[in-house]
Amino acid sequence: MESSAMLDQLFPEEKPGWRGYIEWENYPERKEAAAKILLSNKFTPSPEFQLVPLPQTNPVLVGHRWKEYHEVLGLRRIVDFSWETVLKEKPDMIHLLDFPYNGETPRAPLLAGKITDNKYHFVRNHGGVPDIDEDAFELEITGLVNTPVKLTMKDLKDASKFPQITVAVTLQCSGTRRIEQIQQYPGDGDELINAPWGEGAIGTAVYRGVPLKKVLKHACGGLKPEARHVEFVGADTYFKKNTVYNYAVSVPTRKVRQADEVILAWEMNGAPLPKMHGFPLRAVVAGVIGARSTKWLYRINVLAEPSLGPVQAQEYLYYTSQIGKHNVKYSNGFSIQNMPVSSAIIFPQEKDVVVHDGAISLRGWAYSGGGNWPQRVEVSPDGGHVWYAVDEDDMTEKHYHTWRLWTISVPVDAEGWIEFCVRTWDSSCNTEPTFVRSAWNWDLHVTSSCHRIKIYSINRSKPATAARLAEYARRGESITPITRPVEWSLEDPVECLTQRRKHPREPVD
Ligand SMILES: Nc1nc2c(c(=O)[nH]1)N[C@H]1C(S)=C(S)[C@@H](COP(=O)(O)O)O[C@H]1N2
Ligand SMILES: [Mo]
Repeated sequence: MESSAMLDQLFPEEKPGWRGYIEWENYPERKEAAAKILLSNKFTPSPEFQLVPLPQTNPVLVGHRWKEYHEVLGLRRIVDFSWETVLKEKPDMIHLLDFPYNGETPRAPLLAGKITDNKYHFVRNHGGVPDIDEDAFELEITGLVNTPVKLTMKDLKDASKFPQITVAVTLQCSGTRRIEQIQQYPGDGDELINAPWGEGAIGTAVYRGVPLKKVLKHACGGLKPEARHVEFVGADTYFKKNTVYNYAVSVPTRKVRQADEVILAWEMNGAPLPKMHGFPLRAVVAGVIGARSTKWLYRINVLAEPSLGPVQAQEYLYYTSQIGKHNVKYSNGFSIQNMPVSSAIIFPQEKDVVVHDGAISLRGWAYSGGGNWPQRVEVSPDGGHVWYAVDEDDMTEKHYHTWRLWTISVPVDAEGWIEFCVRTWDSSCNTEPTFVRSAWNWDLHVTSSCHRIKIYSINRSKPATAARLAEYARRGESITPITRPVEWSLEDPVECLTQRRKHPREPVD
């Protein structure tokens, strides 16, 4: 066991005013030292939650393993700061995993409006939260640019140097709705699965910043001809298979040419970027999986090919259904970039009992990436045979890079268990696969199949149902939960006998 003074010397903070930032990528020998320590330790296995149900606690899962990774390298303070930041900035989330922190938006704030409150915007972290002073911060732009530069936040915010824009962007984690894949067919037990998301790993904010395109042009004199990908490096520490990294991903230079699609942002919904969302600076990449929108962005590295960082090269890959633990290789998955069209029913919720008068109201979200917008949302009350389209008046307005929230009232005659599902058509006429099975994949990404919920329909417009409900009301009792047996006789004995004699239970001859 190394002493803490020794660990501080091995893995020092890189710069004053940048707490929780250890530079790994520039120091191969430091990575080796960390690997040695990690390899000589045993860690608590990650919790099993695919073959058994998720706990009903909050935090739902406890990240012992990742905390221990930090502890053995003398970085426990990063774990503690991350949780302090959760309590300060995100106290009321569904804390899916306490460390690295993954927080899902509770259902009511998820649909509160087309812009998600910063307090409730989902969070996906692969490591701890760095604590960086704005005044000490600088962004390094390097690699295949004509002039490498370092820019302070003051430089970036100087409107005479770079034009500023605000863009409304929906960020969706590519693991959103992963729980549906898990429940039917478990998948990768590796790092990706730190986030068994439901429908709340999506959120929308208005970001202010500068288009990366303008910064590369005005500050760096443009890109070298062989430039193909722009790598974003975040100040957090990422652990994978006994190696430490700074978070790194990349997007094609082609994407960066769209000025409003790749921005360097410091403001979220009119407020400074919360620490949880990347203060003081993050990339916001519209239309692609959330993973590219690098938080605590301190280095931009222009490359001739995609980033070799594990998050880019070994994760967020899409495999065919015959790929799994028995044969999976990084090279046989394709890299997920643009998000496909997808949607979710948020109210009612799975297994809700809905008492209604012949129509059920539903609400949810619909999103499509790659610059497409949700064009039409359709809801089926019978598992996908009959579809009702949401009225355009009942959808929030279109933006190039955001979701649309929707509401619809669907006629329902049937009683008992029924299955609702939703599908969205986007502006390129794409729609969603019908069943989870149609698009299941080993890393459990991009669950874009029709979202399905089973609800229990109690139709008050039916006389027998109305009478039963009236009886419950008269007794001051509730019909829910439906699993609790009725304590009183289901039928008046005289009435029952009359009916039985009218329709004998056996043939009479
Ligand atoms: N530096 C850094 N940036 C990151 C991540 C991370 O772990 N570290 N997670 C990514 C992933 S997978 C997603 S989905 C989005 C989520 O952004 P949010 O936490 O602001 O909602 O951040 C991305 N940017
Ligand atoms: Mo993500």
